[in-house]
Amino acid sequence: MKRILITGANGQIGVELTPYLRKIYGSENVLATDCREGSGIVSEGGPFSLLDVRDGKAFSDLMTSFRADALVHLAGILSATGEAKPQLAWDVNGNGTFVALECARANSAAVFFPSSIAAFGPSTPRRDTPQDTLQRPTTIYGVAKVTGELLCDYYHLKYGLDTRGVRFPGLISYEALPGGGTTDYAVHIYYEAVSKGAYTSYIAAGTFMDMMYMPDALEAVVRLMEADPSKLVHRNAFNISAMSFEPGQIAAEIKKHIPGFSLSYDVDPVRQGIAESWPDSLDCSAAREEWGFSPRYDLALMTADMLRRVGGKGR
Ligand code: NAD
Ligand code: AKB
Repeated sequence: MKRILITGANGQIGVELTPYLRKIYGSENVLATDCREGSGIVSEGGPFSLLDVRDGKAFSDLMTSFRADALVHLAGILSATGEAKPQLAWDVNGNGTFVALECARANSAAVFFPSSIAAFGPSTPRRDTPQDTLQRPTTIYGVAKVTGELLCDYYHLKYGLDTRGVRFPGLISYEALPGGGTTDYAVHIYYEAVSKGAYTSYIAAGTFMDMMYMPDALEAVVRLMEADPSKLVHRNAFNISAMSFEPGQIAAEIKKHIPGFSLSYDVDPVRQGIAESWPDSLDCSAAREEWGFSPRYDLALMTADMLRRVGGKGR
């Protein structure tokens, strides 16, 4: 990757991945794009253009004029918003990903595509979910993610495009709030622990989901994109995760720092239903073996850092 165009750069991942990539590859070599103006972090640190990924002409023109040789395609609608607006979710996540791959093909650019634990469904083995297994998701978000995974494989097989990608778990971070997902509770809990000493979870006790702290996610993107292609058996849709927990476990960890913290529940049936359709814990051995995936943060380390960072924001 030398000249990178990022879509959806103003989101939870983009606001951290954009400066991370600019530090490695040079600010002038990373063009951030989004369909909306965002915070200064992205637009002031290097080139920024407004781009709706469904606009194929504008997308292709930008790829060409920037001479992009890599595309990091983050633009998307997340799972909970997707269930509220399925047509929009398909348009952006399904059609938008097809447009992105066509623009990459026209410019011979490498592609990073972030799939999700949402690419699995209720019939998928729930624990130690294998890399290659049943994928029958029951959300529009998951349907579009499986489509994106398959399209990335297809563009590699058919056109030799250097497509690569992971299945991210829920990502936890402090620079930007998450954008309408099911795993968002695991971010909000830290903010409310700091501001109120209490949190009401929309996810029920005992519901396990895979999660990862943002620094490990950023590292994983670059490590995979820079990996020796001859070692990649899968290329796309690598299972990655750093931890799996249920709300009570994150609360117990927070209590070690804020002893008076209390957790209550007011379960949202839509997001609970989505969470129950996803795996409890992924098997990440393919990512470890093929490109050295190795996250540093577990629940304890992440909690200590999140509380310190979120607490620091309030001062
Ligand atoms: P986000 O919702 O925070 O950000 C998405 C960004 O896409 C937003 O800034 C939004 O303005 C932009 N966008 C929406 N529609 C667009 C359009 N038509 N054209 C251009 N931009 C558009 O999401 P995120 O958490 O940063 O996730 C980025 C990608 O990673 C998504 O594809 C998401 O599915 C995937 N992912 C995220 C997580 C996570 O936990 N954050 C987990 C798994 C996969
Ligand atoms: C969501 O909850 O929608 C995302 C994801 C796991 O894909 N965080």
